[in-house]
Amino acid sequence: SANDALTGQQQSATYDSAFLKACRREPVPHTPVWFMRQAGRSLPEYRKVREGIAMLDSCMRPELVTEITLQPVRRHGVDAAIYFSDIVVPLKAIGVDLDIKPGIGPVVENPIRSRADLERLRLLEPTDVSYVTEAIGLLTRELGATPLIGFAGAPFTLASYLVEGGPSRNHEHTKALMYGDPQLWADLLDRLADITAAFLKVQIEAGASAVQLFDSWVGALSPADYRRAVMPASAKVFDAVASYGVPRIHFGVGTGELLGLMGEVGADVVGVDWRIPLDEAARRVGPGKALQGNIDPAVLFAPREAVETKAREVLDAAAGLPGHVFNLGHGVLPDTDPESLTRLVEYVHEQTAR
Ligand code: 1CP
Repeated sequence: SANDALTGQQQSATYDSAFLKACRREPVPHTPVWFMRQAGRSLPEYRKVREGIAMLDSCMRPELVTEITLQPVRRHGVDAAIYFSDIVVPLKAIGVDLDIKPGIGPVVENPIRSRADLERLRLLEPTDVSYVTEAIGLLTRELGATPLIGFAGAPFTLASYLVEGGPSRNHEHTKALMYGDPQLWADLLDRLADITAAFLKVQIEAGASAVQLFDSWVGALSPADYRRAVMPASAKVFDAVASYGVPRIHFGVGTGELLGLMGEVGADVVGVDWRIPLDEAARRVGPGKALQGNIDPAVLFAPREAVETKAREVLDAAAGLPGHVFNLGHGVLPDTDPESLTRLVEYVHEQTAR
């Protein structure tokens, strides 16, 4: 694997990074920080290199992926890089007829609504995404001791795009399938779990030192529905990559009422949005997990003092936790002033230096 090309020295420096220590709930020199969607439209250097290149095309160009992934590390001094891609990339790679439309997001030409539609979703082979293996090889060489986070969409969130045919506020077609044909739904989620697990394995084998499962839209479900209709598939994904020993992060939005169950799915780190303070989130998640989060991304639009007050609140709520990775409660908003992000990284590092 690409990992073999790294020196033992680099591997152990990465292993000992603040980010991976926090994920393992070990003592840290400072609270590590990274931002979901840290690479993207908030950065002028991103807009420049992406000019004239469609989103999905950019994900298939290893040199460009490497450059974009490194941009926020260089600019903000964050403690981890996240692989530049999108949750629909593995679906595109197995031949799903989809595109990422500017200003909209992923759009699927023929949504999945029937058993015949499901049969079109084949399993993912590593050779379907050789550009991912290549990019991660380049990246781990450039990153030095900075860990690289691989990621994938969770079965529910992927199913939502596939069944709706695009972004959705109410997930009505998705829920119609979930309630109306529980067996087809279970088979769809199980297939997506296999695809997702295969995609995460490719990234770990290429050199990613942690993985995050994005279940962004799962907060649309009640705990009972989550337990019955979603948890088994997400648990299958975490289980499939457990033996690698790399930290597994699990994130969703609006999951306050689901945190107890998310604590049982199999992740090592649970990501939390800004609607619930981290000390309360820790009580709900239960022992044995690190937490990630959770400043409201919209707070970054306020003056510096207000951002720092909010960051202080997050740090205070996390003070008693064995492991805390500082992050936003959801992705960086495209119009965020990048200076504000850089200052936030500095603030958290300064305030938590031990
Ligand atoms: O042309 C562009 O710049 C398109 C905008 C864009 C970008 C920069 C999209 C379309 N995806 C991405 C990159 C991306 N997507 C990353 C980059 C790595 C980083 O964090 O720096 C990541 C992690 C994702 C993951 C992703 N895509 C999620 C999960 C994270 C989250 O924000 O909840 C989701 C839900 C998507 C779908 C998606 N892709 C793009 C958009 C605009 C959306 C959301 C659409 C919607 O509202 O449903």
